[in-house]
Parts: sequence; C-alpha cells; structure tokens
Amino acid sequence: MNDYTNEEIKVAREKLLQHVENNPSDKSVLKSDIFKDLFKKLSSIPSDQKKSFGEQINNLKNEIADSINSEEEVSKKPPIDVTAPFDKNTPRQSRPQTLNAEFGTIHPLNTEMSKIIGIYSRLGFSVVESRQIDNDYNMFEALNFPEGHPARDDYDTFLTDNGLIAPAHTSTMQNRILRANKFKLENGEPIAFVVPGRVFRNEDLDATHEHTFHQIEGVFVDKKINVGNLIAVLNEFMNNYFGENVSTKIQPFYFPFTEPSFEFAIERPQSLKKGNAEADNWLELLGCGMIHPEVLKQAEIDPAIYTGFAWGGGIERLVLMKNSIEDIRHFESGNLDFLRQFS
Ligand code: FA5
Repeated sequence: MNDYTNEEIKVAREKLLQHVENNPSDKSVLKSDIFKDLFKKLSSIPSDQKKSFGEQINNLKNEIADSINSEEEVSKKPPIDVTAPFDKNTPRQSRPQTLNAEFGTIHPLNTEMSKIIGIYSRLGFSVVESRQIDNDYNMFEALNFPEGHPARDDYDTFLTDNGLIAPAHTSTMQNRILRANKFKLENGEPIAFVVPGRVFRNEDLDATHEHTFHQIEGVFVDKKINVGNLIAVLNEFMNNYFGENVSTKIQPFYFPFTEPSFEFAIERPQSLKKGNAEADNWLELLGCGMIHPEVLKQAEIDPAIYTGFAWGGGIERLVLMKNSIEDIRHFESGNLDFLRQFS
C-alpha cells in the first residue's frame, strides 16, 4: 500500500479511483487534468518537498495504471461456464478439490441400460422414456384398473399433495404410445416401442427389492400377433444380453392390463442359488402378456382387428443376474469399491 502524506494527492487519488471504477478501461485518465495539476503543483513547491511530492505522484500514477490493467485483464477472461462446478477464473489453488477423472466411472446401470436399449433397437423397437411423475389415468384407469380395483394395492407408491403419482411401473406409458402411434397401424406398420424409466414403490427392501428402481417396458401391436411372438422377442433379448442360452421359464400370472398374463423368470447363476427348492433358484425378471382389449379400446384401437403384447422388466435384476451380484442395494449405496469394479 502506498503512503500518501500529501492532502492534495489523497484528494486526487479518490477522484482518480472513482473515475476508474466508472470507466474501467479508460487509459486517458493517466493524462487527465488531475495529473497535469499535480505536476504543475510540483514545479511550484519548495525544493525540499519536491522529492517526496514527486514520488507520491509517481506512485499514484502506477497505482492507477495497475488498476486499469487489472480491469482490462478481467474483460479479456473467457465468460464464466455456468456448468462448471466452480468459477473457472478462480486461481487453481483456491478451487475446491474435485475427484480426478480417473477415479470416476459410468454407473453400471447406465452402461447396462445402453446395452439393453441397443438390443431392442436392433430388434426394431423405437425408444421413448417414461415420466417420473404421472397421473391416475395413466397409472390405473387407462390400464383397466377402475377406481376401487383391488389390484391397485399391488402398486403402492408415492403421491404428491395434489394427487399426482410417482409411477410404480413403466406401463403408465402404454396408453400414450398406443394413442400417438395408432396411425402406423392404419398405414400397415406395427407399433413397436420400448420405454426405459425410473419407477417407485412403497416396498420392504431386501436383496431383490428396492423402493426406486428401473424398468423397461415393451409394447408391440399389429394384426395377428400372439403369445408365441412375445416369447420369441423375450428369448431373443435374453440370449443377446447374456451372450449365451440362458434358462428361462414362463408361468401364468395376473395383471389387469394383459390377458393372458405371465411372469418370466430366469435361472439364477450358480453363485446366487439359494437352496434346493425349485423356487429358490429362479428370479422373476418381468411381467408380460397379451394387451387387454380394454387397454386397446382406451387408446381407440379396435381389438377385433389388432392384437399385441407388452412386457415390463426390472433393469437392476437383469444386471444382478448377469454379474452374479448378491444384493440390489449395492447400486444406490454409493460404495465406490463396488462401482469401480465396472469401470
Ligand atoms: C409390473 O410392473 C408390470 N407393469 C409389468 C407388465 C408390463 C406386465 C406390461 C404386463 C405387461 P411387476 O410388478 O411384476 O409388474 O414388476 C415387473 C418387474 O419389475 C419385476 O419382474 C422385477 O424384475 C421388477 N421389480 C418389481 N418390483 C421391484 C422392486 N421392488 N425392486 C426391484 N425390481 C423390482
């Protein structure tokens, strides 16, 4: 900090700094009348005061020149990147510590989701993402669960104060997809979509149940479609995803929105088998069936002309089975030792 003892220098300094604040890059201030007056004064004061007064004028000139330069530097800096986790213009040593990129990995669920979508795309399915907040119509009504239907209880999830729903399954997208694409049927093309998405359930947690997990829904409608087509698509997917022929089984089940309905299970890998009982060695991967005529009617598609199938499967469970992971809760645990095994 410069030491200005002369009152006139102090007054001049205040005016000059004020000017720089208002005109950050105006270099002409260094030649302004304020400096001219100070130099005039220098020639008229007693010689024993000249040295000190002269030094103070020079110091003031340097100080003002520096403040102009630093303003200029700021204006030369690149604009702030609002997506950066800190202001890129802060000096390196004052930035928050961040993890080196080499310690990060893509989350295994994202990697696997891409592979799963890739397989269905190659089989001819288009992709639409599901919503994370939905309404009663898409969650229940459009899927043939009228008000008071007992099967609504199987999909206990979270509600907002104004009655919106965190969807318990990706089937909430069926009506939207059917409605938006029924023109394809009229043009002689099938409706073929998969719908990845995050779903939510009020659930007791264990090694195969999470409260927030991911599903992928499939919807296919055309003329003359039957259960054989459904099973063929699912087996083709499984063999592609697991890279080998895996043992699967399909057994009757009940969903209000498919008729007939099935559960599709896969044989656990050796390390995840739980006991000798038949039921302990299979894991339910998805629910499926032929789209109920009521669901087609809700989308204004004539069930006397068109039929179709749908399925909805858990992504986490697929990944568990593929990698012999013993507990679904690892995925959201934030345990880096677990996550890094997938890098
Ligand atoms: C359904 O969600 C139906 N919407 C599936 C369906 C779609 C049937 C289209 C017919 C036509 P379900 O509740 O069984 O069905 O769940 C489907 C799959 O999601 C299960 O097989 C399982 O893989 C996964 N899943 C279900 N609950 C959980 C959970 N709490 N944690 C992890 N995965 C789960």
